[in-house]
Amino acid sequence: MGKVALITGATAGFGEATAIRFANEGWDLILTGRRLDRLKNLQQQLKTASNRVEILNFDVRNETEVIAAISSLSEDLVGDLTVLVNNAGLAVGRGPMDEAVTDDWERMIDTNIKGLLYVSKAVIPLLKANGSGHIVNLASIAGKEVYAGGNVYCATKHAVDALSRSMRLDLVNFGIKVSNIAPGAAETEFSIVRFKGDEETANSVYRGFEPLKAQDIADAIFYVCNCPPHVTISDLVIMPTAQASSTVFNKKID
Ligand code: NDP
Ligand code: 8X3
Repeated sequence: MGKVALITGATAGFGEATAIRFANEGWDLILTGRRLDRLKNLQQQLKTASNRVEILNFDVRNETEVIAAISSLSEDLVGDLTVLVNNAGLAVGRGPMDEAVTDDWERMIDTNIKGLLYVSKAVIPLLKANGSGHIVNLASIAGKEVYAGGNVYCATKHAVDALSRSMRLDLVNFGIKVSNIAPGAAETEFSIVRFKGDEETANSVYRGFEPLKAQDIADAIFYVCNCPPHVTISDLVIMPTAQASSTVFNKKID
């Protein structure tokens, strides 16, 4: 069996770094996201004479688009599909519940929970047919703890944590591994998206300490996906050294 990984949200951050890491190790890739120009650029960058890189341009919130995209994959690629990285996700806004924009909640719930479910529902039958596989879900330290102003984002990541545990029960008899990855603060486009393009506020999140980089998470995902067949990393919390909990940081600010 070949090695094919499907990575959602490959146009930025963890997903892009994971695509690069897997491609460098000779894996074939199926990369997804909404920004087609970025997907095409990444495809050009990563495809070589010996590895395949397919791109699928869809919004994980739209189940019809998800099903159509996954159904469009060629049989030979699907036959070698081993890894699904459910990475696409976002936070939108941060503040008290009663002051929130309701549409921000819809975007987080629809992307982080329902999107992950739609993609998983479409891909799991393919892994079952292949007789083994591995699903990696990007949760967060926000799925282990809550913090002020994090309410709905934290709730969606607690849901991802619960879905990882549920999937493990559903899939254990099919030889499919499930890994939950829970990073702390990592500097990607995450805070730019969360603060709706306000770069000053986004940058302030990472001021005074060294946050995780996307490549740190990509390295961890690659490790988790390359353990021996009898070994599963079920749950991995990855923090910056300067972060002790979702709210406690060792910040050096002059
Ligand atoms: P980025 O904003 O850098 O990347 C997010 C990716 O998700 C993009 O590729 C984006 O692609 C994709 N995405 C978002 N919404 C959708 C959608 N509706 N349909 C399809 N794709 C979508 O963030 P990160 O790399 O930091 O985050 C990746 C995951 O890790 C998220 O689930 C996040 O919650 C989680 N996480 C992040 C942490 C951090 O501190 N950065 C810490 C812990 C967890 P496009 O816009 O092109 O669709
Ligand atoms: C992203 C990390 O702490 O900003 O999941 O929620 S945090």
